[in-house]
Amino acid sequence: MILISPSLLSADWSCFGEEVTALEKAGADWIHVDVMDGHFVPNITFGSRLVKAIRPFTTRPLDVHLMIAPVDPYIEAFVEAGADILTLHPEAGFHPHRSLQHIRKLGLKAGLALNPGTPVQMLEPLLEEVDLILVMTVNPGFGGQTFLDSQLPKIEAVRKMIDYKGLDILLEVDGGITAETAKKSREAGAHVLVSGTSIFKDGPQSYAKNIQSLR
Ligand code: S6P
Ligand code: MG
Repeated sequence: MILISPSLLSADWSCFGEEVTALEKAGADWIHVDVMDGHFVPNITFGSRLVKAIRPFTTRPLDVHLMIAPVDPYIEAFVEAGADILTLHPEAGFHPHRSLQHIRKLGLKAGLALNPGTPVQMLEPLLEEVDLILVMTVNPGFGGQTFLDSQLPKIEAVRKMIDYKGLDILLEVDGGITAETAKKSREAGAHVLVSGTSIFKDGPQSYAKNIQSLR
């Protein structure tokens, strides 16, 4: 099973609602929303108001990637806006264990994202608290970067950890995903693929073809 989560970072920002509708029609499994604060990452995007605005346009899960620090003060706003999955970085607060528990207590799936420089060992004490692990295959902040092959052993290690413990955790990859790197990621053990550049290239008439080529 492969799930495709197109990132709205590469969408046409003048019409997010229409873009979400087009993605759903084209076969997207989830919709990925990249929230950036210009502090945790060197770029600013959108907040919970965007999640609220696109919610009526799709029944697909909204997969929200929070690249913000601190993260705790904003969790409830994203829950109220209609997010389904909230993924945070362990460096974004003093108590990631508590933040993940909080997300779950509010009824959402909780995700943990690992930057290229964040070791896989960071996960171990948090494994019981997560529904999803996101391995970043670029340094977060910008779309259109090149996939870092150096992260493939990390994907493999996370897959082993999940399987060894028999946990029900989704393994997602994000950054530089193309048909070629999708295959490498899948072989390493990921089954949720986030992609911006590869899906949005050539406009809405190509979304279905682009999603299919990643699958
Ligand atoms: C990467 C960004 C990711 C996004 C991105 C992927 O800096 O922060 O979290 O999901 O949009 O885009 P692309 O163009 O690499 O597929
Ligand atoms: Mg992302």
